[in-house]
Amino acid sequence: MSRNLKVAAAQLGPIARNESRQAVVKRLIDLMREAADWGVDVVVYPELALTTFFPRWAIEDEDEIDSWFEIEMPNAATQPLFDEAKRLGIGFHLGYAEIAWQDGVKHRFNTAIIVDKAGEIIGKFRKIHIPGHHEVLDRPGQHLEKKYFEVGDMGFPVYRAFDAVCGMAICNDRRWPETWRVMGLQGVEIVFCGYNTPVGLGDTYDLDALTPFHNQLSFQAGCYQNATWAVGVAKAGCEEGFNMIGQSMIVAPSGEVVAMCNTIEDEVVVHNCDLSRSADYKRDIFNFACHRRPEHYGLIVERTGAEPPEG
Ligand code: ING
Repeated sequence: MSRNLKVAAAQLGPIARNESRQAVVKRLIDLMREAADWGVDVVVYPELALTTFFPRWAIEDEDEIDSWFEIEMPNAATQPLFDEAKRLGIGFHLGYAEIAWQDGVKHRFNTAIIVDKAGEIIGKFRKIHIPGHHEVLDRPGQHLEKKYFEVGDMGFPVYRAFDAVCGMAICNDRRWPETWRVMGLQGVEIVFCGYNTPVGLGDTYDLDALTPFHNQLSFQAGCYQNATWAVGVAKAGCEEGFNMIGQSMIVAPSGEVVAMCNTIEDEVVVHNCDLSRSADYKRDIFNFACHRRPEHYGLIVERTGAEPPEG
């Protein structure tokens, strides 16, 4: 019996450094209303969907750094989005920079939430694979996420929402098989993953020219090998002089890309995901209980990454 979840990937074009939260939230609401015309159940927004990708700059002033973060969610700027979603009866996924106080200590995370159709936050995830550098490199573009975000402290949880087992990943997380497998072992049926993926930062040619391919490869492999749907959503375009890929996409448990944006601007693509296709793959080729044999995989040595593997 098919169980459907109609999803929208709500891609964002560039967000200017001086663009207010209110102006961005209006764009998010416009995208949600467009998705509502298609009768969707859930709208998926990008990573850091409320601001420009500020980790491209080295910012030293603590107050200025904090100005890119949300201290509470929802807050005055985002409440209109929560209200509109509730009015439309639509759930959503939102990525943003989070300040969390734990035992009197301030922590900064790259965070995403799932909000149900009643406007309630029913799940949170904090990015675990933080790419880039702590310090400025001698190159035209920077990627200083390690300077601004701590490693997420929530693992890769899955949540029951929209009558589905939902998980989240954020950007670089999608490149690591552990991300997908940890959720796969929990029976995930659909993964929401926002990203801000720059090109032309002065990395090697390989990285730049193959970045769109590696983006698709990460989603298609993760979905197929864990029998799950995924909605990958970009902040795209030339943002403050730096190019970021689009390619927001919806990927089936078969690994097929069933929908993809073809602009680098605000754009909505929609697909009616038959969740029973996830069950089909979990019952057959990726029946972990029947075919997966971790006890036979041999000694797994967790490398610190400090030394290259022998040979
Ligand atoms: N961005 C990038 C990503 O993982 C990156 C970092 C870019 C890695 C290009 C490799 C190549 O998509 C974020 N925000 O993680």
